[in-house]
Amino acid sequence: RSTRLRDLLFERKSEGSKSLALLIDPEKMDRQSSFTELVQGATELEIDFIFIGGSLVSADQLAKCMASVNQIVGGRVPLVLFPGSVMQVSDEADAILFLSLISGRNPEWLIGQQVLAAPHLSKSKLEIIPTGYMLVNGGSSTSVEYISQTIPLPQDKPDLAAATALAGKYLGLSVFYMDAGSGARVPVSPDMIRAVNAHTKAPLIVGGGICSLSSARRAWEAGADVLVIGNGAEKNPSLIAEVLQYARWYNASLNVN
Ligand code: 1GP
Repeated sequence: RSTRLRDLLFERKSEGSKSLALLIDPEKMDRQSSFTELVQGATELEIDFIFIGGSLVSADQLAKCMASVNQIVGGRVPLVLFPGSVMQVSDEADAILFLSLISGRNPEWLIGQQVLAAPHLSKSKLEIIPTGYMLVNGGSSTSVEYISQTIPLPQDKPDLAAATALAGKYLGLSVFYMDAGSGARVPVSPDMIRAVNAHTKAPLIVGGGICSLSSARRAWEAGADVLVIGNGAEKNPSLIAEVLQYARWYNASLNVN
């Protein structure tokens, strides 16, 4: 089984370079007039990753979305599943973030859905990326919080975030994802990111409520490796270009020094 994307994430982490992912929620696809332009635009800009997933997505919706996205992207950008449930597994993607909601205490999202997905995954060619998923309080209640019936990590408790990531590291998880939830009022704070980053060398994905270049820069500067933008790109179509331009400039400056 390939470990291509996982290796790429580790390589970029060790270089200190920054990456960006556009999040597509298949559930919103039909309502979103700009869907094609958004995916096309991000592909032409050679965004690093496209993540696909959401809280309420059915298998049918995912299949439909994968067909459209694949047609637009044509293999130019890695497609990574970010599944909200066992229904969101598709062999049409390149990889899957095999998430365990380690900030919560609901066994269904810690291991239950994963057991249901495992037999299918063992037969698929999807790259499986073991990911410790940490929900952080983003100032408003989110779909993930409601669906998973878990309490997010408080924003002002970096020690709790660090302890959670450490436990995930000792369990062998290879990547961490700190998420304030889709459309969060407040993104994950720099203190929370710094605390997790100080305790693990694993690539750190951060998302939820990032809707400006300044919030993206704050997260990257605190130690995030991959930022995920969904709602922000839907509201402001030039945001992806702006944030990517900054990342390219930043990454190029690493090579110069
Ligand atoms: C949500 O991290 C993602 O799970 C992205 O959130 O839609 O708020 O950018 P936004």
